[in-house]
Parts: sequence; structure tokens; C-alpha cells
Amino acid sequence: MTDEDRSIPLFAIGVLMAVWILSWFTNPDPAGADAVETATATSPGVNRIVVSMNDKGEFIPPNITINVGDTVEFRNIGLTRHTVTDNPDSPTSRGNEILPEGAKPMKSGWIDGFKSYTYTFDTPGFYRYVCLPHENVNMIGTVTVN
Ligand SMILES: [Cu+2]
Repeated sequence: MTDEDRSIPLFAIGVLMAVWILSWFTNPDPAGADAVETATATSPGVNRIVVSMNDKGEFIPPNITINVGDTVEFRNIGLTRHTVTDNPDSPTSRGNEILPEGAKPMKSGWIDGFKSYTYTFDTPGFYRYVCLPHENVNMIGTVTVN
């Protein structure tokens, strides 16, 4: 084998590596996007945070801090129906619900077992929401939007 013969496979390997490295920057990675779902909020408007609701009547985690533009998925992980409600002006409000001025109230309606309700927080401030049927057993959560 001459030196020229050896250089051709090396050149080919170099080209393949360059294409592979470039693909990191050009190909969106669906698996990577999925992984963001449970990550802690770090940058504005790109995060999706999950708050679970279980059969014990709990929001998990009950208190979260996120960035403006982030979306929260309230995910029912049990069979008991819940709501995510934040409407201080509603006649059913018991005074636990808090909404920053100008924010659209969260009114999920019934969230059946293994279903979700999502809400994008476009207004910064402090939110306190309840599950209407379980508010009396302290099923209350907060969201701080920076
Ligand atoms: Cu509930």
C-alpha cells in the first residue's frame, strides 16, 4: 500500500465525522425535546413543567417557580377526578385563589384519571390555585412566574 492509498480511507473517515458533527446542530432531536418535560425551568419561554395530581388529593410539587412563557402540564396520575381552578372572582371561590392582574384564569373543568390540563403562564406574578372538590382537604398549589 502506498501513502496515497492510505490517505483515501482517512479522508473518507474525516468527511463522515464532519457530517456527523454537523448533524448535531441541524437535526432537531425529538427524544431530547421530550426530556425537557420534567426539567427544572432554566430559560425563558421554552420549558414544560409537569405537576402531578394523585389519588391522595395532592399537587406534586405543590409550589413551583417558572419563567414567563413556560407551560405547565397538570397531569392526573390517578383515577380520582380533579380540577385546576384559579378564578378569585368566581362565586365558588373560598378566598384561596390568587391571580396576578391581567392573567387569564385557569378553569380546567374536570380532569379525568390519566388526563392532563395544560396552561401557559404569559403573565408574571403569583398564582394560587385549587382543586375545587378537594380544596377542603388542602389540595392547593402555587406558581411563581418570573
Ligand atoms: Cu382534587
